[in-house]
Amino acid sequence: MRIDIVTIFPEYFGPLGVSLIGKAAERGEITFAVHDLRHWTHDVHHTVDDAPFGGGPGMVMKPEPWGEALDAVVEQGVRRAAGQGQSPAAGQVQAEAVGRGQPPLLVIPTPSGVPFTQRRAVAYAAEPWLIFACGRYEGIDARVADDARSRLRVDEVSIGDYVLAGGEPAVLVMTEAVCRLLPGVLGNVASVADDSFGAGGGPMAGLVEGPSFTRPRLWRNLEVPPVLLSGDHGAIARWRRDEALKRTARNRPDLIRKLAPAQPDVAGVSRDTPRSPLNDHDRSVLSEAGFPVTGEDVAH
Ligand code: 6GU
Repeated sequence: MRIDIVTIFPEYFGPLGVSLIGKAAERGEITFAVHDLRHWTHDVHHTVDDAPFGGGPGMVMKPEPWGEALDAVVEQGVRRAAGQGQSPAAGQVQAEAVGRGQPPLLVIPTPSGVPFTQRRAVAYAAEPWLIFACGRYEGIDARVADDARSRLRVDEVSIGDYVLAGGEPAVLVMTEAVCRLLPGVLGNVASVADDSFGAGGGPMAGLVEGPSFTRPRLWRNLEVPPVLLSGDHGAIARWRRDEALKRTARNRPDLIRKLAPAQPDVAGVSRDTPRSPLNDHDRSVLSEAGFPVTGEDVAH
C-alpha cells in the first residue's frame, strides 16, 4: 500500500516510523510519503490560508496550493508506479493498481465528514493507494474537494464527535487503524478477526471486546476468571462473548440497540429476524446483567 500525506506539519508524522507500522514500512509493505503543502506556495511568506468569504472567525486554507499539491502527488505517484525508485513490493502493488486505471482514494479529515469506523478501515486497507489531505484552521476551501472529485474518489471523514485543531492527528489515527489490517503488519493475524466492532464479521460482530488476562493467576488478591484456565474452548468462547455483551451494554448501549433493534410486534414476524444477531442466550445474559433488550424479556 502507498500512503501520501499532504500537511503543513510534516514533522507531525515521525511516529509512522515507529512500532509495527514503522517495521512494515522498513520491509517495504507500506510506503509513506509526507509532503509539505508550503512547497506549492509561491509567495515569500508561503501563505496557505486566508480570511473566509462571508466573514466569521478563523482562517480557511487557500485552494491554489492544495490544487497544485494534489495534482503533483497524483502525477508523481502514477509515474513512480510506472517503475522507478520504490521498493519492489509496494511498487508492484501500486503499478498493478495504476495498470488497472485505478486512481488513488483521497481522504480529507474534517469534523464534518462521515464517521471513520472499523468497516471503513477495512475498506481502506483494500486500497492500493491513499492520499490524506490535512486541513488546518477552519478547513480547506470547499472547491478543492469538488475539483478533486472530477478525477478522484474523495471521502471527507471524521474520527469522532469532537473538534481537533487540524487533520494531522486524525490521519495518524486512521493510518494506524488501516495499516494494522494489512497482511503481515500485525504479528498475530487471527487477532484482527476478534477485534472490537468485528467488521470482519467474526464472533464479536458489533460488540466491543471483553477483558483480557495474563500471568500471574493471582495478583493483588485478584484472580483470573477460572473458565480461562479450564481448557474448555467452547466454554471460553461463550464466556468471552458474554463478557463482550455486558461490556458493550455498559459502555456502548448504542451498539446493543443496533444488534437488537426495537421490533414492532407484527403478527407472523419472528422475534429473531436475521436483523438481530442476538440469540436467546445473549438476551438472557444482558437481562441478568440488568440490561433488558427491547422489552423482549418482559414479553416472555
Ligand atoms: Cl478528521 N479533523 C479535525 N480537524 N477534527 C476532527 C476530526 C478530523 N475528526 C473529529 N474531529
